[in-house]
Order: sequence, then structure tokens, then C-alpha cells
Amino acid sequence: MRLHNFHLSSTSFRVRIALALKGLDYEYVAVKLAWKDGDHDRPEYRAFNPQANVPVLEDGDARLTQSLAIFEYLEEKYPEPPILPRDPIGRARVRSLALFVACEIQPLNNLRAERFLAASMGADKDALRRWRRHWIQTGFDVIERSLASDPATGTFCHGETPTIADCCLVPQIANALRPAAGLELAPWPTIARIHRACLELPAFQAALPQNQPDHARVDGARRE
Ligand SMILES: N[C@@H](CCC(=O)N[C@@H](CS)C(=O)NCC(=O)O)C(=O)O
Repeated sequence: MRLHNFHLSSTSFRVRIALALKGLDYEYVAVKLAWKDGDHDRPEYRAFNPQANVPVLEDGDARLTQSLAIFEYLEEKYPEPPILPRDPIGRARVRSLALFVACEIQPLNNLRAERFLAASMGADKDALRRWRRHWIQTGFDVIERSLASDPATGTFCHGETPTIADCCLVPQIANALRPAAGLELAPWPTIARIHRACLELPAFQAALPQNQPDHARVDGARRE
């Protein structure tokens, strides 16, 4: 397998965690995301992936995009260890938590959204920072309430083993903690507790941005 990804991309980080949890090896292909002249803007990358984003997972002849679709593929093709609960209600709950991060938080702070805000709406650095913090804060308020109020929450977002909900939450926390958003987890104690538990696992450690081969080469790449 080959994973086309960027160390600081939270959606790439999600898939790196899932691959590590399943113990799957892959070739790391770095795709630099940057405000200007990023690899993802190049015509050859757009031809390779018309969505012009990361991650892309190649498995044999298959070329897979969208991190949540990649999770489902991995779960179906490599079922052990599972990253979704076995029961339908548990699966729905975990998918809902993962989708909340993937649909209600991350897209608002995506590079192309922020580039549009800056180029067409006159958003300066300070406005972009406020925008970014707002969507993460309001999103984390929702996740905190959901996790803290539900007995299905365990050491991890759902029970005692990590799932795709944790695979989405931990990278979103990494974005929150970076200087570009500059948040701390104190207002969200359940999220903070789950974050600590995840970071104790080798799979999450292996997937961290700072442990990736393209970490040293940022060259004006997007840092957030
Ligand atoms: N929904 C997609 C989102 C992928 C995505 O937005 N990736 C970001 C990096 S975290 C990206 O490539 N952004 C490029 C851009 O916004 O132009 C997924 O879950 O894979």
C-alpha cells in the first residue's frame, strides 16, 4: 500500500492511525500542502486525484480517497483488529462522532476554505485565527457534551478500544493545539482524557506529524 499524505494534514493523520492500529505497512508518499505552490495544486496531482486533496491510499490497483471511505475499506478488507464496534448501535454512534469531526469541524478550517476567505472575503491573519478557533471551540463543546453524557464512552470515545471516532478526534486536537489555533484542552476534560489515553498507544504515536518523514521539510508548507 502507498499513502499519499502530508504530515500536518489531520485527514492524513486519521488514516495513518487506522493503518497503524491494524498493523498495516505502507509506503509514505509526501504531498506538500501549502498556501502557495503546494504539491496538491499541481496539474499532475490533480490528474492523479481530481479531488486535489490528501490522503489518497493506493492498494494494488485501487486508488482510494476520503478518509472515512478509507476507514470503511480497511475495516472490510482487514477486519482485525476492528476499528468499528460490532453492534449496529455502537457503529452508528462511532460513525456519528467521526462524521461530526469530518463534516462539521475540519472542512471549515480546510486550506481551500481559508484561502477563499483570505482572497475573496478580505480575511487577514487575525480574522482567520478567530474563524479557526471558533469552529474548533464550538465543535469541541458539542463533542465534550456528547462524550461526557453517554455511558458508552469509555477509556476511548467508545468503550475500551480505539475506533474511527478516536482516529478523527486526535488529529483534530492536534490542529487545535498548534499555534495557528492556539487552543488548550482545559475546557473539554473528557476530550483531554481520551486524548491522553490515545497517545499512550504506539499506533497513535507512530502516526503523529512529528514522526513522519516529511516533518523536517516544511519549506513554507501549511503549518497548523
Ligand atoms: N473529507 C476529506 C477531506 C480531505 C482534505 O480536506 N484534506 C486536506 C488536508 S487535511 C487537503 O488536502 N486540503 C487541500 C485543500 O484544501 O486545498 C477526507 O476526509 O479525506
